[in-house]
Amino acid sequence: MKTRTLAEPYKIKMVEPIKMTTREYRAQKIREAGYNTFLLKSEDVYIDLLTDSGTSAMSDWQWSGMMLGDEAYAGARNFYNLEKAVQEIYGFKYIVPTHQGRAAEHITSQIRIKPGQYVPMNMYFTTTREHAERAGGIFYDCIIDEAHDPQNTHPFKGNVDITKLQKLVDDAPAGAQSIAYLSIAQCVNMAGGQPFSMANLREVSAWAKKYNLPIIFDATRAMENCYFIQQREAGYANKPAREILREMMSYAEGMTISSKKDNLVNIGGFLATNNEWFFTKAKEMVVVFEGLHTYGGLAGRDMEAIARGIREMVDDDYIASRVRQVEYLGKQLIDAGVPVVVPIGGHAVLLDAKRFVPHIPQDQFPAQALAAALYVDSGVRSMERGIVSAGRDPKTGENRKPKLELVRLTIPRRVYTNLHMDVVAESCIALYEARNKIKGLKMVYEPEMLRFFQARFEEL
Ligand code: P71
Repeated sequence: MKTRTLAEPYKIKMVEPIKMTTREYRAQKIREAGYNTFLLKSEDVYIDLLTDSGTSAMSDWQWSGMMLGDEAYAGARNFYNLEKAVQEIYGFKYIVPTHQGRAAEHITSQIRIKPGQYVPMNMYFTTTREHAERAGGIFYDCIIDEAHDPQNTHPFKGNVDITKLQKLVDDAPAGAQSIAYLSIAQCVNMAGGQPFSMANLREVSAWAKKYNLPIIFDATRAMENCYFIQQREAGYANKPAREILREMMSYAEGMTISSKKDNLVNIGGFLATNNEWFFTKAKEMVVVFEGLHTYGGLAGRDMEAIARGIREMVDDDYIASRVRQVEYLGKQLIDAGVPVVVPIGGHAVLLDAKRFVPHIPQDQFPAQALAAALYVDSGVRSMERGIVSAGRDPKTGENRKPKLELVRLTIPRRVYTNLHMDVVAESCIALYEARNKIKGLKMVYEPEMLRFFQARFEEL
């Protein structure tokens, strides 16, 4: 039997017109931007799938909350609303707001990592690894091997490989004391938004307890992971996503988050924990880098929007519609034979550049070239997630050559319709048919840190 169509559980009250451009115009704009989609003006973009970060449409309830911002320097009422939302929805007692996710990572890394300690992560994320390394930490990849294979259909490619953790403890000079904490992310961004299972988390938690190692989540996309658990994992089909989230969080000592994703706001982040010592240190540090511990670089109205976004994100109809839209785009590409990362993840569809443009060698930046070509074709902006993003090894200075060479089509929350998704799919399919015309690039300017943001290229 055909399942019934489910439309979005919201309607559109305000629109933001977008400019239409010609192919010639876009060819000129991408050249001027050094073939880097980060350097395009947003006005020159038709459908912006650069990121799902800070690009969500807020609800009327969130916007009305913005009018109730208490812009006091200290102790704003909105901070207490945020604290209450975090306690009720995530289940952590203490919270320190920050201006966005990487600021929470900075504070956490500085407090929790001793120089020379390992920080195992289920695959790297750019800012998380950068802050760990700045604190003297050593990144250690503990994700299952399947995650590095874009064609492997494992339903939980975000899972942690406990044998890798065990090997680290067995081989490290000071055993478990050589590890700062386990940094575990939901719906692993760089793997394509791939979830972990609750069963895996339970095992990881039991293993970590044995060695007295805390888990600190990067909970940026935890809700999307909860949806996948509800859909795919035995025993969770009838559980509300809200309850799944509470169980998930109960295995961790704390979390950092970029509220610009799950929490449905345009700016903000926080760290939350049940560890009073960590909370006290974080409060000491936040005043140096962000602002007083009851605002952490945010306006009162921003904290209100986050508090309300947290309550909205756990709605089962919302989270289903969000992830299904990503799947809707992904399915069209799969059906047309366009090489994408499978299974389709929670926030993005990722083009597999190694198979899309196999004639471009990795040192000619295939994903960067493909992202530029997609923009020229249709005005769709995407993001390189390959050799440019991976950067250089801090020890050897050599380019890191990641197995995954991807272009990310990231879907903002509650922003585009499925007709927009059809336009994106058409453009990717047309590009795939004419893929031989796409040329490699050479890098002509390379920033020292997080180079992908500002690097410039020329066509070969
Ligand atoms: C995304 C972003 C934003 C971004 C960051 C760096 C390079 C390119 C784009 C941000 C995340 C994230 C995870 C899992 C922490 C942050 C930092 N993602 N963890 O995917 O995905 O949060 O941007 O609020 O500082 O486009 P922040």
